[in-house]
Amino acid sequence: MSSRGRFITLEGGEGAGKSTLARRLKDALEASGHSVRLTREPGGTPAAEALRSMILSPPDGVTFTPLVEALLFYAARRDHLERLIRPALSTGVWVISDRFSDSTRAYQAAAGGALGEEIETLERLCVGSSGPDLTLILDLPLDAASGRVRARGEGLDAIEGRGEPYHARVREAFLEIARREPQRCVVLDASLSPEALCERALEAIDQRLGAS
Ligand code: T5A
Repeated sequence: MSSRGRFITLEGGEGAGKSTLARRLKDALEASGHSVRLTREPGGTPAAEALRSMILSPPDGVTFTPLVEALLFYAARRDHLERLIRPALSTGVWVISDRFSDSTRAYQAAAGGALGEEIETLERLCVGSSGPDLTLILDLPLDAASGRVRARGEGLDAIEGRGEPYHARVREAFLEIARREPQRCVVLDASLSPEALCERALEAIDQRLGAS
């Protein structure tokens, strides 16, 4: 039987470069002989992608309180874990997820105002011991991040449009998570070029998980 794969999550604010890094890491890890599954949150499975549309592009006039939003993210996360992440890890596949639970801690709790205690109850119920082996937090000043999002030329979704104070709290919350859990989290300077950022990420993977 193959050994369990490794679960890596990428976190950070909007436009920090998570998706770009995820694709580069997949290529590099596959070149080192690993099987890699790239996925994202909210999303990754049909049910979770349906919830993604509901959360990020709600019907006109529909809004969610921070706790309800967190419940929807955790519903999507549970489906993602049951149907994609756990099965992949159990067959030796490495899973890289563009966002996971730290995003709910940063967006819905720290920035949105849902109680941290409520979020940790949901975390125990829906994720339990299936959390990531390693979390790479991409840190980028807000002006650089919003420049990248604007340059993409797409409209803003329900969460991207929440204004600078909200996104400043999100950034600080990710850094606080990294300070609280240094054994799981590594903060990376997301203002580096895509190549240099990927190199730093691979160094962290090698140091923390071995065999990048
Ligand atoms: N959310 C999510 C919650 O509120 N709670 C939760 O629990 C979860 C799971 C997800 C939204 O949901 C929220 C957070 C989000 O608001 P999303 O569309 O997946 O929505 O949003 P993001 O994850 O923020 O995705 P983005 O595409 O906006 O940002 P990325 O993936 O960080 O950035 P990327 O790689 O797409 O790059 C953005 C631009 O920058 C360039 C790229 O070419 C691209 O144009 N770029 C770089 N430029 C210079 N240097 C680099 N190193 C670069 N890397 C990328």
